[in-house]
Amino acid sequence: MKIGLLGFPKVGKTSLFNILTGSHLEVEKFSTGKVEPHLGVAKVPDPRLAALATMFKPRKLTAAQVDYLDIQGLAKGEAKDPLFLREMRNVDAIAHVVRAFTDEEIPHPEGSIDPKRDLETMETEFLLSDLEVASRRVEKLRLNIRKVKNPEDEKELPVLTRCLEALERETPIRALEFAADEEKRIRGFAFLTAKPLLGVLNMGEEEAARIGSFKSHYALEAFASRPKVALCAVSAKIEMEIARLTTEDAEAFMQDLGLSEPCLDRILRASHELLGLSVFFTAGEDEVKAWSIPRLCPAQRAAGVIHSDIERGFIRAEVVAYRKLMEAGSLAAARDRGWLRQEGKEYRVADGDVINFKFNV
Ligand SMILES: Nc1nc2c(ncn2[C@@H]2O[C@H](COP(=O)(O)OP(=O)(O)OP(=O)(O)O)[C@@H](O)[C@H]2O)c(=O)[nH]1
Ligand SMILES: [Mg+2]
Repeated sequence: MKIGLLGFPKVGKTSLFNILTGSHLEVEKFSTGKVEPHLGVAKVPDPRLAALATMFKPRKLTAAQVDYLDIQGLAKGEAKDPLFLREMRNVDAIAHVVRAFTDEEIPHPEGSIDPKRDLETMETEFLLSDLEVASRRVEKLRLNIRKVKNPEDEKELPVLTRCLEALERETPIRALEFAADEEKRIRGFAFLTAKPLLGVLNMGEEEAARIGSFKSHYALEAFASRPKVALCAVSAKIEMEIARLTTEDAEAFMQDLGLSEPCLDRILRASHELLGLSVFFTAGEDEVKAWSIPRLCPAQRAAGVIHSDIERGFIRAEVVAYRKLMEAGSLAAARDRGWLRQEGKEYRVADGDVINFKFNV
């Protein structure tokens, strides 16, 4: 899974990227010109992993991963830039980092701090960019169809026309419902408004007390309830300080600020939920590992996330729910109690399933 961090200039994208991925890229108050995109990996924190590790004592413990792409700040009008669009093509979701911190030394291009306005401005940027792509494609398809009747073009035209009409009404494509084959047809265009959107408000230290109530404070309830949109609030500044502290000091510091968990856990969880992801575990003496899969993914496809051979040679899945396993105390005890189930390839994997795949190669 890959998430593109983007936003207007100097909102804290690279600061967040550093915190999420443990990188140490330079962050500057002033622009230093063109910056290459950076790719980094974040580990999804999950307390269940530690509990499984205590039970299985594995040599290796591996968390689920999310890839983040950090790119240069986007000025108004730049969402149409082919270079930008190329970078965004392969991301599964967009995290729009929005400035909510105040800092006299870093001027906001619009002259004031207004997260709602910035979220809407960016959405308009995306709508305009997609509108251009969609209208060009529809025009081309119509022309082609007039010349030669290609059945593929004829199937594509109504789907693209639906997109175009939605965009003209200022409706993002992510708000539309598509059949699986229609979705395949539009995937190649990498429409920006088709991607799930996570708005990440970057709050300053002074604003930290509002992290819990940011939606009402900035009047974002309506925005947050749009389809395939989620919002969360973090403070890059505070997270950077927390990263420097010992665990105990960090906990005390967070308590002082009224924060119940590191904001980054919140970003990662919000993106997991937004993308409709679940986690299943494989557990043994060698390794305990968390795997991200689409929610309610069939068992055979989940096996393919581990290795294509396991998917191809799938026989069955031995499944025990995480909570049942903990209650039993061991895999053997879970088996004795009949909690270890044998499931077929169509079984819908549930979040927290601990699975042992039986396969044939
Ligand atoms: N006061 C304050 N400053 C912040 C906060 N987050 C980031 N900054 C500062 O804002 C400046 C820009 O931060 P970056 O993380 O480089 O922002 P960016 O969005 O990646 O910037 P560009 O890539 O140049 O568009 C740096 O000086 C950061 O230290 C914050 O929460 N509070
Ligand atoms: Mg940056």
